[in-house]
Amino acid sequence: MTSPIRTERHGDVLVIISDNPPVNALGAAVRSGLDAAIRQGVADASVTAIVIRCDGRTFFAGADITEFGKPMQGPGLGEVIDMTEAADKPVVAAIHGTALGGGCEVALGCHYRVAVPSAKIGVPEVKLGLLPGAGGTQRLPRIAGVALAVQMTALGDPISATRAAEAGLVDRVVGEDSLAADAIAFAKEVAAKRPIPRASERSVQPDPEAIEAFKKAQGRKMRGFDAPAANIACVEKASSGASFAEGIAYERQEFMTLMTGTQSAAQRYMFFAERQAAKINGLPADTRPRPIRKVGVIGAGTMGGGISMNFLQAGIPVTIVETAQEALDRGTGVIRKNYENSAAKGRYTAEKVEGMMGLLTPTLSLDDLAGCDLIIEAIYENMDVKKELFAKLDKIAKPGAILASNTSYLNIDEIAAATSRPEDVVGMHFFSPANVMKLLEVVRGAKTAPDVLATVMALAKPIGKVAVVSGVCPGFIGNRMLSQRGAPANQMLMEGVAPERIDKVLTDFGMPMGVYQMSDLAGVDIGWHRDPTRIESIRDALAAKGRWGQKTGKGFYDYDEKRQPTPSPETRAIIDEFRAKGGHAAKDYSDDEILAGLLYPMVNEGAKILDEGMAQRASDIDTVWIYGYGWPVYRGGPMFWANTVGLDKVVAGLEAQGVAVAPLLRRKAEAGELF
Ligand code: 3H9
Repeated sequence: MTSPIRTERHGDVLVIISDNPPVNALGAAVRSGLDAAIRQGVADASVTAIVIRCDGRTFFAGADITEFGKPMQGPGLGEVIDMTEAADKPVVAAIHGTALGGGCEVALGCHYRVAVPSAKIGVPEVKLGLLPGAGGTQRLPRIAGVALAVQMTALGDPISATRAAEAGLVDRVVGEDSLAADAIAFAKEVAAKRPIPRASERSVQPDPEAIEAFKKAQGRKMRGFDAPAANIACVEKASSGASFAEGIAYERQEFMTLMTGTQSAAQRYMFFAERQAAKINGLPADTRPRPIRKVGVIGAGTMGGGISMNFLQAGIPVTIVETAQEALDRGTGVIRKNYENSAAKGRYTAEKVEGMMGLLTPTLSLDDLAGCDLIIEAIYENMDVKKELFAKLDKIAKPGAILASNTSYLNIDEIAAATSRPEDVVGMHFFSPANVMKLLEVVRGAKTAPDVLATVMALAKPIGKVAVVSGVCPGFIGNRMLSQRGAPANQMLMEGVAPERIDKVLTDFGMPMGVYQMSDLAGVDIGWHRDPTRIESIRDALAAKGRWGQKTGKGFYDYDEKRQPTPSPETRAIIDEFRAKGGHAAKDYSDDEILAGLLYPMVNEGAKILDEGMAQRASDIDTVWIYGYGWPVYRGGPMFWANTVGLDKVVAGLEAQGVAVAPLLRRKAEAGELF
C-alpha cells in the first residue's frame, strides 16, 4: 500500500505532504508516514528546516473518527506530535482549509505556523463529546492564553487565520494561492533561528476571571454536556503551574473518561448519522441533480418568509408570492427586520443585508413563478386549497421545475395527483423558525423522480440544512413520533401529575421544552372546537377559560410580560375539577416512569416507521429528532437512546403501559439486536 505521506526537497527544506482525501484525517497510515518522514528530516544533516502541508481541500481535519473505539494501529498521534516538537530543527505547519482537532494539535506541535487568509483553525472535539487529546489542551493555552483556549476547546468553533494570527497561533498569514512556496520561504527564514520555540516549554498565567465569565455566558449552551467542563478543567490544569507532563497525564485521563462514556459515543454516532442521512437508498448511480438558480416561495407568512431567508443567504434569488399587498409587505418587512437584527449583532454587514434583500422579488402574481427552477408552497394546511394551487402551478411552472410542498402532515401523493407531473412533486418540510431550525424533512412521493429527490437533498447543504428522506405517512417521521407523546402525557395529567412536573422531566433529560410548554407556545386552542360549554378534555377546559397559551398570557402556565412561565394555580384547579368529574384516581410516578411513559411510545412509533420503510435507517430518525426537535445530541436521538436503555427494557415498559409493541422492536429485543 502506498503511503499517503510523501516528501519533497526544496534546497535545505524538507517538505512533508499528506494526501489522504477527503479531509486528510490523521489515520494510522498518515501517522506512520508523518512519523517516518519527520524522523528522516531530523536524521538528515543536510535538512535545515521542515514544512508540513496537505494536498487537497484541507490541512488535517483531525484524528480519523472511524478509528475511535478500535485497537490503535501504529504510533499514537500524541507521540508523533511530541517527536515533531522535539525536533532540533524548525518545523513549520502550512495551513489551508481547516486545521481541526488533531490537525490543529499537529500545528501546535510544530514550531511555527503559516496559514492562508481563508484557513480556519479549531479544536471541535467537544462537539464529539471529547477534548483535544493529543496535547492540544496543554499547548493551546500556552500559546494563545487561557481565555481563548477555553473558548476554543469548550465551544469547539474554529477561528479565522487573522484571529489566530492576532492570538499568536499563526506566525504569518501568507498568500491565498502561494502557500507551498511561502511556507518554504518562511522555513528558510527561520532555519537558523535559535532557540526553537516549543509550546511545551512555555508557561501560561491562570485566568480564573476569564473562566468564570465564560461559564456565566455559555452555561446554558453547555448544560447537560460532560465534555465542556472537562475541556475547561484541562486548560485550568495547563495554567495551574503543573508541569507539561503532568498536564498531559491529566488530559489523557480526562480524554479516556470521555471517550469511553455514552455521551461521546452518541455524539460521534450523530456526526456520521447526519452525513449518512444525505445518502439516498435506491437511486440510480447516474442520477444528476437539476440546477436550481431561481426559487419561488408561495406564502409570505412565518414559514414562507423563513424558508425564503435560507435561499437568500445562499445567494439564490427568491420570488415570494402573497395574495394581498398588505401580507406581502408584512412578510418582506419581517425578512428585512430579521436580517437587520442579525446585522446589529455583527453577523452581517449592512451591505450584505442589502445584497440579500436585492435577491428578493415580492409579487402578487403566481405567473411570476414561471421562470423558477423550484417552487415551494408554504400556505396553510388545507388539502383542497393545496390541490387547487398545485393544479395552477402545473400550468404556470416551466417544464422540469420542481414543485414542493412544505406541508407538515398532508399526503404528498394526493397533492402530486392534482398536477400532470407528479414526478416533479416532492415534500420539503421545514421546521419553525425555518431560517433557524436545521432540519429539512424531504418527503419522497410514490412518483417523485430520482433526480428531483437528489436535487432537493443536495440543496440542503448550501442552505445550511440537514436533510432526511421520509416516506409519505401522516406527520412524516418527526411529527408522527411526536404525536405518540400526547396521550400518555394526558393520562398522567388525569392521574394527578402536574404539567410542570412532566415538563421538568423532559427538560432535565435535555429537551428544550416539555409537552405543555410546547403546547402553550403553539396555542392550546389549536384544533379546539370553539364551544366553551363542550368540555371533553383538559385542553377544552383550559381553552374555555381563555387559557390559550402564550398568546393570551396564560395556558398550562401563567406568563409574565417577559413570557416567563410559572406554574398556574388556576390550571391546577381546572385540571383537578376535570379529573374529579371523571373519577380518576391519583397515581404516583417516579421521574423515570414519566420519562419512559412519554418516550417509549415514540421509540415504538420509530420502529414502525422504520419497518414500513418510511425512514431509510434508524440514524435518520435520530437526525430528525436532534435537528428538528432539539433532542439532546449527547443522548444520540430516540433510537440510539433506546439502544442505551436496552430494547428489552423498552419492550417491557411498553407492555406495562398497555401499548402494542411494534413487531420490529420486539424482534430486535428478542434477538438481542440494536437499532
Ligand atoms: C480528534 O481530532 C481527536 C484528537 O484530539 C486526537 C485524540 C488522540 N474522521 O463533513 P464532510 C468524513 S477528533 C473520519 O461532509 P465538509 C466525513 O464523514 C476529530 N472521517 O465535508 C465525510 O465522509 P462521507 C476532530 C471524517 O467539507 C467526508 O469526510 N475533528 C472526518 O462539509 C467529508 O466530510 C473534527 O471533528 C474525520 N475526522 O466539511 C472535524 N472528518 O463522504 C470533523 C470528516 O463518507 N470534520 N470525515 O460522508 C468536519 O468538521 C468536516 O468534515 C470538515 C469538512 C469541516 C473538515
